[in-house]
Amino acid sequence: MLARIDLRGSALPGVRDLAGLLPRAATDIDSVLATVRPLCEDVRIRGAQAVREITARLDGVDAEDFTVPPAALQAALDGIDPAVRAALEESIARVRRVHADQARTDVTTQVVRGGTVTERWVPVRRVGLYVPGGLAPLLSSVVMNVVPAQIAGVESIAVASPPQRDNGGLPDPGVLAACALLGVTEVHAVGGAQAIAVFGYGAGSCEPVDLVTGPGNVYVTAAKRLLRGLIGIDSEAGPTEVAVLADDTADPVHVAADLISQAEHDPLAGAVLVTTSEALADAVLDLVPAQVAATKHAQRITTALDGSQSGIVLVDDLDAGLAVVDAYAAEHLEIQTRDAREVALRVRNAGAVFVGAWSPVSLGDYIAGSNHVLPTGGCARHSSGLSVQSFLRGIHVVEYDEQALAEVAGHVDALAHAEDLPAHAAAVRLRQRS
Ligand code: HSO
Ligand code: ZN
Repeated sequence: MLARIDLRGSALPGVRDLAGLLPRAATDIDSVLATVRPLCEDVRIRGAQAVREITARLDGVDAEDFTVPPAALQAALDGIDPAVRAALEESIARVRRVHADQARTDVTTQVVRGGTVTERWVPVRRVGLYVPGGLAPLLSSVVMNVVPAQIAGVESIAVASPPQRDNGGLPDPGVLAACALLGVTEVHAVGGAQAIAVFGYGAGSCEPVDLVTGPGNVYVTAAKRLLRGLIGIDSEAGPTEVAVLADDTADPVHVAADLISQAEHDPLAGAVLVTTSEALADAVLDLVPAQVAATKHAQRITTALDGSQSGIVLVDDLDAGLAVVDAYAAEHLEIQTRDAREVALRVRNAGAVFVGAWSPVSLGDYIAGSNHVLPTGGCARHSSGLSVQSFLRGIHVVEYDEQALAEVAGHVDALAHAEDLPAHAAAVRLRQRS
């Protein structure tokens, strides 16, 4: 349970070696591409009939039409537990507040007199949002995908989620209710790689989309990799992970609970404690077994915590701890130290940072207002979580008048000839009055 990695007592290795020492799941997308490619091809060529057969084979659901009727969305909303509805409404309101502040406005730069460049922020026309079923139906993920797309101004939103045999072949009722609450009217009961193929190529009543977002299992991710280019994708999501940077002020009960909470997602989930305190490490190790035993999904949590993707890293001081968490670049990073807010400001790499004792990852998963679709697998070194920006493109609109063009004609000429592209130069030269 939670292997120990002791980095105390000597200088830390450089970033590359350090990253190699840290626990992390290795997900091999390439190895499932061979399974996923023919499946996507089948959907491309045979459309809805292929989807029907694949869904019958893989999900055990045979339905003539995979599109969820509007009445089923309303029925799910009518049937939802009022406490869940109230929680969803509060979550939607908070996520809207945070994401409304991400809205972009067009900016015009007057480069010279008579010459402007405007950056126009234009929403993607149609997006497909994937909501996994799998081990847990993530109704909260509906909120995290739909809200930023709506705020960006996306005009056409489709959701796909796996059919559930125990819900008459429809997606999870909570997922449907969340869609209804958000005003999403197009939902498809399709899961896995075939859902991404439906989004990419179009099938049945689902028109092709321009962009697909949302996490999924390794098959979903492989399909996203395969269709990338034809469609845009947000990221290739891997198993979820949490890192906790803690000192001797952290409460071991909280730390253990937070590691366990993310491990609950997946036997491959990663939970990593980075600490300056051996006493904290010992206390967490002592507490974990009982906390795990007391929770419903003890089996998969144990697998995740025992796995080589999880562990406790001991460091000499906070600077070393920060170097370790930066090298790891966690999807979620908790800071449970003295002066946590200042420490958090020194973090370079993380999908999202949770500061202090009262901001556990579970808060962000559901209702802080932040987005929970975040970069995994170290991608936080170069990528951000889902946001309004994910659904926008910045288009440069260039407008120079005759005089402004004339002023730089010589420079265009020089650069074009330096690149041996004289026709580029001519396109400007022939506009000049002699
Ligand atoms: N922790 C997950 C999101 C989630 N948790 C949804 C519960 N429901 C990935 O950020
Ligand atoms: Zn979670």
